[in-house]
Amino acid sequence: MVYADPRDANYIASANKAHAAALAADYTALGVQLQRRGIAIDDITRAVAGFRVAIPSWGVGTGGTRFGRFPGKGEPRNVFEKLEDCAVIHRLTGATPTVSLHLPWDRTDDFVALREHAAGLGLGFDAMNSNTFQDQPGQPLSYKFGSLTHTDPAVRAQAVAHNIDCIKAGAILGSRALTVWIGDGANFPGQSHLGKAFERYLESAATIYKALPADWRMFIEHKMYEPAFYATVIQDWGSSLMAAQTLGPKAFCLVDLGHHAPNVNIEMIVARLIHAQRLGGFHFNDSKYGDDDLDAGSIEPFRLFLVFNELVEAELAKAPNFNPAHMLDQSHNVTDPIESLMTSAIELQRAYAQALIVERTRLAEFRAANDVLMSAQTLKRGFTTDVSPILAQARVSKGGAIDPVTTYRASGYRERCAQSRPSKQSLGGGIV
Ligand code: RM4
Ligand code: MN
Ligand code: MN
Repeated sequence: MVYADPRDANYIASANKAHAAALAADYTALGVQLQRRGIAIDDITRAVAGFRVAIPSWGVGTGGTRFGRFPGKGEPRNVFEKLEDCAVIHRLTGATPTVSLHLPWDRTDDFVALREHAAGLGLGFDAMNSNTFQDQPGQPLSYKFGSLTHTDPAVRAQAVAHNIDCIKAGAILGSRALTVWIGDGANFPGQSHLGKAFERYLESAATIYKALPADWRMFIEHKMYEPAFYATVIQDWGSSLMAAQTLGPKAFCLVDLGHHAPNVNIEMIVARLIHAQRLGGFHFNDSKYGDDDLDAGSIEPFRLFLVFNELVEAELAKAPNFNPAHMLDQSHNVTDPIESLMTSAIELQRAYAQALIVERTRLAEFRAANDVLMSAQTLKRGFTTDVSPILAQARVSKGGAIDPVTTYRASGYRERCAQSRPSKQSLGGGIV
């Protein structure tokens, strides 16, 4: 097999040649269609080209479940190799210039070297993620019964110190946010005092908050359940918002799309957090039942569109304190993670483009006239329009691929990694 570097601009440009004529024709046709709605297609393409989403470092390795993990070929073995894969995703899509790290999974002795390695690949860093939901080798105290909310102040102090370490590492890397998700909670009624556990959380979180540099934000991520199956301390956006409001102006709520009860109206939550000026960002993924790790847009693209509809509303209204971080948080158990992450980044751009082309003046008029059917139809017209030519054109404008997956496969990148990265023996299940 002849290998090519999928990050090489000449390689991408030559791969694009096969698709260029079809794209030009499709883009022109869509432009005419949108023109009839009073929309200039190039404005939408420019906005889509400006869209960015961070890649989770933990997403480029093959994931698993608690039943097992089936490793993929040529998986990255350390954070430096993870960044190599992230660079492939970014070059082909033009949409993912940053990476969100998870410590201690991505721990290295030399964060300066890591920053330079990333810069050489054209990458920067988004929010740092702490991990107090697992014990690490050599760790003095266990998180089995909690971390930031543990009944033992010494365990809480250890968990707080870890979060402060994450801030310090992130400061070297140029990150400007810390995402805190804890699995703390109870598996049995009676196991923990629901009120006091939350109070302990607030106290621990306040110590972390105090360590934030001036230009940093703290993202509080809620999750309804898992690993605590009866009651999780930060289980919903209400707890998250209360915590953010108690901590101070640098604390915001992070919405992971997979962390809600089935059928919950997530776009409503987004609207409320925008109103409260506390929407910090997203972990995008999709889910069908109780999972939180399927590829963004793969199950419920309409819901994703409705979330983006709220974001576009806020953007157009210049909502105060509105600057949400976009991050993916998925686990790829049966696909090549690079392909899933590229596809997911594009699905987010799709939802964004669909939301951008909603005819908002008409929508407002129909709403005001209580024309329910036409309101619904007007909103949905954005969703049912195939905006693929806009997405492809946006990628081309950034040196990306018209057809990222095909271009990636043809490069032989994964096969080459399979040779240069002999797989590590991995036992048991796990999320990474
Ligand atoms: C959790 C949560 C966190 C992520 C871990 C791996 O469910 O989504 O954001 O860091 O998984
Ligand atoms: Mn998450
Ligand atoms: Mn999750």
